[in-house]
Amino acid sequence: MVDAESTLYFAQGSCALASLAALEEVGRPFKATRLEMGPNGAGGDDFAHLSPLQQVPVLRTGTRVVRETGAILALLAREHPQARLLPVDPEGHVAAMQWLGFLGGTVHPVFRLLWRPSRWVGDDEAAQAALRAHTPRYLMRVLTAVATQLQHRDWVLAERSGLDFYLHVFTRWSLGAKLPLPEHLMKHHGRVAALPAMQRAVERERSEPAAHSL
Ligand SMILES: N[C@@H](CCC(=O)N[C@@H](CS)C(=O)NCC(=O)O)C(=O)O
Repeated sequence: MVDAESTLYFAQGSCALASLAALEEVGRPFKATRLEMGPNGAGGDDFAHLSPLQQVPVLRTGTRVVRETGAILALLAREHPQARLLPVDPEGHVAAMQWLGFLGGTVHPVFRLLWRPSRWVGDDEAAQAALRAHTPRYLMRVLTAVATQLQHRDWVLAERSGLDFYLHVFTRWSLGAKLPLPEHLMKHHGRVAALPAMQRAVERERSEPAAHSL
């Protein structure tokens, strides 16, 4: 059974955009609570009760608290099968798990080196500068590897899925960091940006006022 009430905790410009778009795609009514991002993560101490490392996205329903983009996509895909957010056939399922692991475990962490170098090398400004200077090279290698897999397809999987929303986060960040996106990734970025659910998510991300606490 689908919980009547859902709240997505998000921060502007974060990876929570993928979950916002997925919620829009499945057509489930939800409240979007915008948290401010600070040096210790999103929101304040009270948000740490929901997300120990103060990471967004978090989806709270009447019966659960779900962290991790992959888990949120999986929950929405199961509760709203008509939206075809993730494949259900065995081959498609394995491919989706592979991409979820790759995007969350390999692609996302590289951006952390760019955005939050002090977390890895402390206050040493020269070390931070070195991290900022060297990370884009590896990031380009990662992006090129993704683009190669998109050479002969419009979407990450055989058809549009939640993984396209997830990949969009990283193409968006790459453009924000002024990295030259490989052609097939640039095309993918434009394709996802044109999806009505992504457009509604971007608008929601932009227009939702920040929460006073959490
Ligand atoms: N694997 C997690 C990553 C969550 C994550 O790192 N979220 C970032 C925003 S994109 C965050 O909240 N960072 C706060 C921090 O690391 O302090 C997911 O995909 O949900």
